[in-house]
Amino acid sequence: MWDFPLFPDQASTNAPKLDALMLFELGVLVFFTMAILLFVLAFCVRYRRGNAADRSHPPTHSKAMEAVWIVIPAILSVVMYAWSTRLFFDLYEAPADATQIDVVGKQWMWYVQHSQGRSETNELHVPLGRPMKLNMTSQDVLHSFYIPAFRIKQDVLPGRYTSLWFEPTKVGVYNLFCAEYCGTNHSLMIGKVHVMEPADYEAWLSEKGVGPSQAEEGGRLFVQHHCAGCHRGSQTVQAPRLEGVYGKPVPIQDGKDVHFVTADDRYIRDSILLPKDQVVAGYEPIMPSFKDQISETDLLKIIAYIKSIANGETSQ
Ligand code: HEC
Ligand SMILES: [Cu+2]
Repeated sequence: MWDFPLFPDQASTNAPKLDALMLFELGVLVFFTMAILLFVLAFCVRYRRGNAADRSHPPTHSKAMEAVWIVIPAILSVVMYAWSTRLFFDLYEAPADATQIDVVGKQWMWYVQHSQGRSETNELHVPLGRPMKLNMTSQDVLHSFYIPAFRIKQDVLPGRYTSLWFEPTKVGVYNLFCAEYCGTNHSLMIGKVHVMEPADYEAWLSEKGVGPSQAEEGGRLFVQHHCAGCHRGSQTVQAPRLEGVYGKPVPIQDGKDVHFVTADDRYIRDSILLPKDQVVAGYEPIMPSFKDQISETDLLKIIAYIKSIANGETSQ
């Protein structure tokens, strides 16, 4: 519909919604700018020096006019506020059934990890017509993940998980940019998004053979970093079992009190890197910190593993 060269493709469910709001606001802006310009020009001509226009009874005030310039802008700003707030939630609240893909930004590339096991750099393959959620973090500095054709952009921060979601509506190849200046080669931190038919996407996922899934690799790292030694029911060390922890409230010792936090990605990540900050009630703070020992990508794998055993399934 928008075959207008200034516009990037509209390739997600949210793209037309964002463009509609943008065009509405642009329309309001153009309308008032033109109206004011017109009056300026008209008065310049009419009251120019030497013109015999009537200047005898300049009006001092008009209640009707005041009402107009209060009521119209007030209505317009409420409409813009309500519309854009509604849209903001659509853009940033992923549907519950969205499939997660992990993304790590680093100087100067994007690393993408699919839960089925395949990973890629500076490319993102996604299926058509399915809601996808990106769970993103940075290994070094601030980056920003930007796909113009999907109308989505989100800062990617070290030490935190931020997310984006989209549902692709058009098969094709689209641009991916880092939109936050992040050092010398910032301008090369670019990539391609490939929207594929679901069947092609499935084929692509297993193109290089079916390897271990992200969670299975996480399980391997869980043993390799000796997490399993403490967390899989050792006799000598008292550590909580991690089966079923993910997504549940966890009691945290807080001086003499106990408060609850939800075991989400951020909590698991902090538990591994800063175990002394949040000690599970009833346990000694003996867990060593794994800060600077586990990469961001491996942390995401371990989290995927802990998530995978959330429903009571155990592995090994
Ligand atoms: C020396 C034993 C030990 C090792 C090794 C260890 N942990 Fe722990 N872990 C604990 C103990 C004890 C606790 C509970 C006290 C606390 O919160 O610090 C804990 C807490 C946790 C929690 C919070 C659990 C909850 O119920 O909320 C997570 C998640 C966790 N560990 C993950 C890991 C991962 C992943 C590794 C490996 C990278 C690891 N641990 C290695 C002993 C250990
Ligand atoms: Cu960057």
